[in-house]
Amino acid sequence: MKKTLLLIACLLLMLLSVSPAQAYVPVNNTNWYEVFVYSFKDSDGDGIGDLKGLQSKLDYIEDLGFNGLWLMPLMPSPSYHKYDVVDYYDIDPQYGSLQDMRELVAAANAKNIKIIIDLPVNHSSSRHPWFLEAVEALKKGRTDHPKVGWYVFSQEEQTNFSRVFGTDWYYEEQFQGGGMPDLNLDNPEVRDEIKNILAFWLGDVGVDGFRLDAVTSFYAKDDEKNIAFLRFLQETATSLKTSTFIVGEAWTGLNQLARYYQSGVDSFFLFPASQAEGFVASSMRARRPAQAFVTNLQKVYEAIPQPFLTLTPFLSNHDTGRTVGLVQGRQAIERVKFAHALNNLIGGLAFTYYGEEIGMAGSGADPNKRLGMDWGAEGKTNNPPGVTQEEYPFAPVDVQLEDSKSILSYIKKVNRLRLMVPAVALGQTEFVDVQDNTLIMTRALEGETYFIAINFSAREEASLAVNGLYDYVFSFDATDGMSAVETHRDHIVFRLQPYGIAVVKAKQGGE
Ligand SMILES: [Ca+2]
Ligand SMILES: [Ca+2]
Repeated sequence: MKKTLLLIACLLLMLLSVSPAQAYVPVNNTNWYEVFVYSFKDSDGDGIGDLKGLQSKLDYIEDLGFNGLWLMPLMPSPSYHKYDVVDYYDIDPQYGSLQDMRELVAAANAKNIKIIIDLPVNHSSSRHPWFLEAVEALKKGRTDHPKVGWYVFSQEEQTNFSRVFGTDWYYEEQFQGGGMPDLNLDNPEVRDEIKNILAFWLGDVGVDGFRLDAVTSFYAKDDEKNIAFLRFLQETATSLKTSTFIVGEAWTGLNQLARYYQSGVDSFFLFPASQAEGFVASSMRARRPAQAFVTNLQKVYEAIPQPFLTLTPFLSNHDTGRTVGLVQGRQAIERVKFAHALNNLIGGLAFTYYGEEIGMAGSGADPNKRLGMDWGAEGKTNNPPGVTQEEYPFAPVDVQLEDSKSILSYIKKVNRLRLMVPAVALGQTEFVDVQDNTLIMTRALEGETYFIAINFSAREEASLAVNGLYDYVFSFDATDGMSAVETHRDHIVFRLQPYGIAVVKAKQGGE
């Protein structure tokens, strides 16, 4: 007996009418937004993004349904990207001041938006006073000078070592050519200094945690030592602030990622899901896309056990090509939206790189992947130096904000669904029905179970039935079609448009 036919129009209204602030949000349920401050929003007219500019966009970020910010390096640095630090206790003047940072943290806290900052401690800048002091000492033959022990010097030429200018010494530099000497992380003085740095940012400034740069390079080709050092970082940070959240950049496969989790660090970016060859994009290209996606999810869940507080999936970041380049082909806008939905349905704390919400493009040279944000009538923030290709395939922010069919509006719906229904983000997964092009899975959290039905097909409408009773329904389509959910006495029928997704709450005890 057919009781109801719920169409997407009313469901979208439901989703849009509930603001994230009203929704139940468990402490750990975070939709993270990665911001390259340089390219995000300028406040003082020099065209370069800064902290005050970012603060002026907190309403925008909150409206999009993000409640966590990862800020790329903020500390003083000679480079535009600032991964080579010359002072670990300050803000680069290009971005503002420590006072600006404290105001940003307070404003974000007031909105329940967490802030984590990039912490590059594998290396400093070659212009850091520590390194300059060490080099001066070496030039005078004072190899026993304390700062010499802060880096890794050798008189033998070795792989990933660079010449110390004006001497017959070499220094370890895992990231060659960037003036980024590796710190000697075995030195207790260096570890004490790192503890002070953690205390400064967590305590004095008040950030919520860190994104750890280049964790597989702490000790080159030595996972055990890397894991031990990560454990030191996690334990030190947690002893300073129990709620600290740390996510590490280990650009590697699933097995090695699983080993790194033994360090106790909260999370590591799920690189196997990201980029063109990652399983979100590759599943979409597969002959049996739903099967391919599920096979990959099962591998992830086996390697990194549920629940998902620890998974941090992402599609693209400042080092990778942007999503529009991953999912080319016909129906480009629908495929971009669908890829974002899949990333958010992997489970865990999903990250989205700034500019993805307007479908910015970028590949090749690093600066191309870090273009200035196009706000529309307010103007476009400057590009970083070295851009060789600039492309904005879709409309700017102000236009997409007003367009209910835009990528931005779609990402907002996905984010809000995750905040309103934490089980979608963090629940335990079971696969109920997996076909070539469709799947139904459940996510269960704290006694609530949700059915998630997904149509991977670009062309076919899908009709899927599942036993159970419904409480309420969310549904959205990358194609902005009219996916529907029919509810019967003892079963539910999903009628999904191409790239359609529906989420249904199962009635308690109704299965
Ligand atoms: Ca500025
Ligand atoms: Ca290193």
